[in-house]
Amino acid sequence: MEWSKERPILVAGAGISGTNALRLLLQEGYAPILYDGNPNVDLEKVYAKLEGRRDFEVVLGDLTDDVIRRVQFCTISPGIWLDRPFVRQLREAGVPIISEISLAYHFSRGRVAVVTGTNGKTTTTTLIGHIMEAVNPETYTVGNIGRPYSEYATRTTEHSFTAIEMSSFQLETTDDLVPDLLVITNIRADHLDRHGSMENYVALKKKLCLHQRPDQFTVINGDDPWLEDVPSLTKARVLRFSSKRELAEGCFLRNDNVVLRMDGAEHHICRRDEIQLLGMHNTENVMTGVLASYALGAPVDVLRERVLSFTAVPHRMEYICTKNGIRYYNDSKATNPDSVIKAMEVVTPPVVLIAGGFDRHADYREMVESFRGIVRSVVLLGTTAKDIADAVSLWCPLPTAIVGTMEEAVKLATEQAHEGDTVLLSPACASWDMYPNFEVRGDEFRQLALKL
Ligand code: UMA
Repeated sequence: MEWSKERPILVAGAGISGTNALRLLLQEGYAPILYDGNPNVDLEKVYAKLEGRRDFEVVLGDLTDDVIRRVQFCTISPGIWLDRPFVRQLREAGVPIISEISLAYHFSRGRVAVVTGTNGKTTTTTLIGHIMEAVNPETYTVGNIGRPYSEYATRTTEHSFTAIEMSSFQLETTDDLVPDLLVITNIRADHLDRHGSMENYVALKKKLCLHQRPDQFTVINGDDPWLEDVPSLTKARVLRFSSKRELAEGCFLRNDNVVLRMDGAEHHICRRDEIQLLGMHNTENVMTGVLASYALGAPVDVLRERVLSFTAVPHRMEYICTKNGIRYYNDSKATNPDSVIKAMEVVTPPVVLIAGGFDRHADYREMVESFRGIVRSVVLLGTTAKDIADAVSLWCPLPTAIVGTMEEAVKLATEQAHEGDTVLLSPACASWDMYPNFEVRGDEFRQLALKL
């Protein structure tokens, strides 16, 4: 692909990915054109993020043929679906389309680990960053986690280590990145509205292992049937973790102890109850982070010390406060039903659950069945409110109420909760019907709970 400073590069999307991609290109002397389909984008906000720079073209609304003819390639934000008419037009004109991750990767140096999978990506990426920081001060933790890679790419050096959380959206247009280590945490149905089928989704999650070399690593969940074929797909050394069985090599649980068995030696990392994160899924995240960091060169004493000092990430079963004997937890990052099932496994009942949001046509039956004996009542908001209420009445009859705003949801949930209950925001849905992202949703919930 051509990387010319003479021909413009299209930056599609004016969110945090696009704005940071734009800044990176400007810094490096390229000529970006910013494009956003929303004609009402707040450009002042974009300029403010660029230290006031305005020396680039902006196109809002529809993309013109003239722009399509002029650009050498397009770097696309993950939220933009590839079936958009402008994307089709670009492809028909032969304009390459690369992710913001690929753009950043082009400008970055040092070793790179990519963490993907359906659930546990953020916790695992954050833990790998937390462990590796103790080994290498030049450690960066970026990507879908909410910190665009483009913001950090040019700070990296040949000594850096970068842990990148990657979503399936980002993987769609990332073809050139060969990570030194790839983690696939687990596979569950998610984002199928965009990817069309489970097969497409699974293929995206595995694609980065295809070009890995024998001196590189792929860390997989040894209990996940979707990942069984990974060793036949990659030349990298495949390492497994398991919460269900002992492994000849890898990281596993023995009598509630996290054990690392690698290179002919066995190391006790910690007891499960020493981990400051709740739930078996978090123990799995810890095993993943331990195994990945060991493969990346972290000594065993560092692994142990960093695991014990690692605490929850925001919006992921985040404890907010206790008011009048009612505990408030923010799990806004639970954007699919499976994440809510995980929350049910660790939350202290009885629970008044706040759920609902953007509609991705998920199946709520299994989630709703996991409410039995745990949930007292459900307060619903967003596009999926009625669907979830219907699922509750079918599969686990409980009181439900539909409200219009988070403020009403927190107020009603508080009224319904008794002393000793937990009010939990764990939406099972993305936030995009009401918020720009799940962080803003979680922040609003946190503020409302603290204000009570
Ligand atoms: N836009 C268009 N045309 C479209 C759709 C969007 O022009 O058809 C424009 C919007 O008007 C808006 C911009 O694109 O101005 C938004 O871009 P974006 O949706 O890609 O959002 P960013 O702010 O760049 O944030 C993205 C990720 N968002 C999505 O994948 C939807 C963030 O993940 C990520 O943290 C960030 O890049 C940094 O890498 C969020 C997420 O929800 C947290 N991810 C999903 C998940 O975790 O399940 C995948």
